[in-house]
Amino acid sequence: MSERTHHALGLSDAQAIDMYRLMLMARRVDDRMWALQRQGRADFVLGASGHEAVQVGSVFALDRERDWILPYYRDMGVALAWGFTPEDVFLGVFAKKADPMSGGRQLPSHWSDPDKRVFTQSSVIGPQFPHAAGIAHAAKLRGKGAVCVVYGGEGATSEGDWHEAMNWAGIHSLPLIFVIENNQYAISVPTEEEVAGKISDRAHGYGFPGYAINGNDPFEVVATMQTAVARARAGEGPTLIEAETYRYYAHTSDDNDTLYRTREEVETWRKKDPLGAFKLYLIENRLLTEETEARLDEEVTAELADAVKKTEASPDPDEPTTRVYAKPILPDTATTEPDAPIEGETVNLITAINKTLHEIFETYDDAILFGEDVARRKGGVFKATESLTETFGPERCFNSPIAESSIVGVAIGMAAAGFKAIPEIQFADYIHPAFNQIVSEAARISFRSDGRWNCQIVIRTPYGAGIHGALYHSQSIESFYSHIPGLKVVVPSTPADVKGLLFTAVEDPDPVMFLEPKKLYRLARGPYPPGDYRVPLGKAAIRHPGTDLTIIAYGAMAHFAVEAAAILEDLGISPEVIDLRSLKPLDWPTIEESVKKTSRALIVHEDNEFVGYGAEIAAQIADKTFEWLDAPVRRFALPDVPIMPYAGSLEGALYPTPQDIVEKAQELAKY
Ligand SMILES: Cc1ncc(C[n+]2csc(CCOP(=O)(O)OP(=O)(O)O)c2C)c(N)n1
Repeated sequence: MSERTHHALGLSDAQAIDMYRLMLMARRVDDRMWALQRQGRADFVLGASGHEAVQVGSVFALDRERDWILPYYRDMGVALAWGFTPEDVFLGVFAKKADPMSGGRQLPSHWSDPDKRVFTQSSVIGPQFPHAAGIAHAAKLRGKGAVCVVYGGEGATSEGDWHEAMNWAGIHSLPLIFVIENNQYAISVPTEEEVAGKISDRAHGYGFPGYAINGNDPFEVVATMQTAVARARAGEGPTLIEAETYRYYAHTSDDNDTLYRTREEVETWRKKDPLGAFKLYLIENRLLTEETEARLDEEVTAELADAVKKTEASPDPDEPTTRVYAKPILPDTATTEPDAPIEGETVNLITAINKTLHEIFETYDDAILFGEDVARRKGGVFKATESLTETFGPERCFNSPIAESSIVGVAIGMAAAGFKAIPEIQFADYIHPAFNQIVSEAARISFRSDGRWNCQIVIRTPYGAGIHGALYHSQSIESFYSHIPGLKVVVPSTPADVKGLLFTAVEDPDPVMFLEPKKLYRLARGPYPPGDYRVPLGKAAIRHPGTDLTIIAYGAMAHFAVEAAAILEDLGISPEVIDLRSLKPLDWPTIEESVKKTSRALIVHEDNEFVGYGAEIAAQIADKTFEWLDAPVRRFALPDVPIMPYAGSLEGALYPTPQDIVEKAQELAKY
């Protein structure tokens, strides 16, 4: 223990004793969990023992009524100090229906509670840091002095997400504190094999202070946290705290730590046990007597015994498929008629996007947009966001660093804090660094938190080829994301659908991928509906009614299919063109009704054919309308070429045209 006293830190005697009680509780919960696992009563547990001082101490510098925390899986002490009960913990250990973190859907110790401002955590290391930056960014905008604290191990500081979040926090001077619990090992890998230099020094590179402290001294932790909290509340920005400590148990109940560390090493660290040192301090300062210590121990033990008894007997979860979405969408009726004619000023697709974003910003004060080059001066590389910054201010439309994972991760955090986040990825080809944030984080938040959190973000991105953009400006990404439960995926092909779908997407409580067919940005023109206008998600549009065959397309190909339909009519063939608009959820009833009428189906997309989106539709048609078919279901899509080549002659040979669609449709009609 350092020379500090609890009084010097502003802590009362009662608070000092409570701090000890919580540290003791964390240790005893840990021991009990591990015992239960060894008895075969729990499947898997994680250990916090050894980390109690940094975990409990850090909370004593925070305001539990307004601050946010993102504890990682080892943070039993943080969780208990923040107000989670042993009963909450054991409901997770036994994976029970009443588990408040995830309803038994996640591993134990994956903390979450919207009412306590504890954002849902998963097993991954790294993605929580951009979430925390998003929450801190939201807190800064709200201006009420709330601070966000994000925890992680030293191993997590090698992740790109950590660096991206540090950068974001530095750029925006966020009220964010990074607490890194350096317990010397990332599973079996010692710190020197993970990190060159000191972790705390890295903060300086991002423009804010970093401290290396003794994480086993609760008062050093409180003192450093108090400095960081004061700085954050004063609007001065983030702080990194690297707290040196050690874990006593193996990494998890699945790990054998004798393979990578010696008994002597563990014993050396046990001599620096934070609990022992703190107890001594309390005894020396006459705050703890033998009787109070015994009473505390008895109370904690009884509370745990009671919690285990209650939770082990509570019901198991029984709903494995619910709460995938905050708002599930099932198409109620098929769209059998072409959409009603739309009135309005004629604009192109990109103008429609820009106008809709302005309307959304006017309608919702909490709508916020960021991405690369989106702000003033440029207004986006395609001008989609032009003049948003000038009209609504740099807080609501601002440039992000070129770091896609954090663009999405920050949006997730902002959504957690109540904003309607509309991040832009400059080209769909650059979205892959954010794949994990979209697929394993945003998409799973509702399900993994048993519906207690949702993720209201709309990721806008231009996709597709036909613009002479080659690799990194031509990719189609829709099948990756349509595959994922928890995401919604829409593709507008008309200015009216841009408005209707973008409004609906922004109002939807789930993460929506808004894929903009950039080939149509200036090519597709049509009326822009004034006033309130919404297009529901999960509803296709019949663009051209017909009786001889069904052409199913979306994006640029829907536009081309309509052009092809006019030519086919002149050739005596009557095609019905369905523009899906929504890839997930899919409007199956509209497809079914059409195919039952025409008995022939051609699916057109500009993504590769192999395991492309058309494969799913073809399978469903074959499965559900087999008796009505007069011809095989055909797909017209790209061959397996890794990139859209730059040369006009090569791209021209690959990229489907209306005339190509006419030829494929003729073949199918003749079959
Ligand atoms: C992105 C990612 N890669 C790998 C893993 C597997 N994994 C789980 S914990 C862990 C070590 C983490 O070490 P550290 O961040 O130091 O935290 P500690 O467990 O030591 O507290 C690893 C590699 C993971 N969870 N996430």
